[in-house]
Amino acid sequence: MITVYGEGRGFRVIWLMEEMGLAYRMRPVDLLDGVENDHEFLAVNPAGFIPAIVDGGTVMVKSIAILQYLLAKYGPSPLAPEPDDPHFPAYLQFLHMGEAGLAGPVNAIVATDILAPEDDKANWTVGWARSIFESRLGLVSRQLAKTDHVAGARFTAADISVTYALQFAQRTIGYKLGETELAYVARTTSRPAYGRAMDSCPATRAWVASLNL
Ligand SMILES: N[C@@H](CCC(=O)N[C@@H](CS)C(=O)NCC(=O)O)C(=O)O
Repeated sequence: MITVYGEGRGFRVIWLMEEMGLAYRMRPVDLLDGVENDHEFLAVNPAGFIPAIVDGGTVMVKSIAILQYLLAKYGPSPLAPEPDDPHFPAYLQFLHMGEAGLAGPVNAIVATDILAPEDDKANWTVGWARSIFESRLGLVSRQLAKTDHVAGARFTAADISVTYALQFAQRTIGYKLGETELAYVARTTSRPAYGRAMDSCPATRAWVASLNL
């Protein structure tokens, strides 16, 4: 049984496990409440960020690395094209872009918005992070103009990575996606595994409901 610590980007991990039919347990971590007193979680990830997983004697952090680990360890899976598949390069590229080029830069905007002093909220870095997000989003849009999913016709783990990032931008900075991206998110989130993942993530469900998107 794999234990997932924390929702947030842990949602990507839960969604993948639902797609793959893996057994797991969701262990909530309340970042807003502070994790200083959550000794069980800090023993797993002393750096105090989520998500983390414990799989037997294996402990891992970083959502995209965790997706790759689960696919490699419990695959093969159609969610991860093999290296000889022509879609493999696009798969790897968008799997990582979902975090490194999309959700990561949005983190900088959200953190500044919530935590920075009032006179520093509109700083240069916020504009830079937004331009990074938008340039990478442009690559996603170009790809979706050609295929239904980011690595071709088939849904893959790269779509879990990118879908999460697009929703993260919508939910945290109110980013307005274009028609193509909205249709894509509607397509990927209509999967039964996405619905089951939402059922396993009550904090995410409550947060989304409160946003009235
Ligand atoms: N690149 C990391 C980002 C992790 C991350 O930003 N997690 C957020 C919540 S979703 C968090 O724990 N923020 C608090 C912190 O980083 O200390 C990943 O993909 O797992």
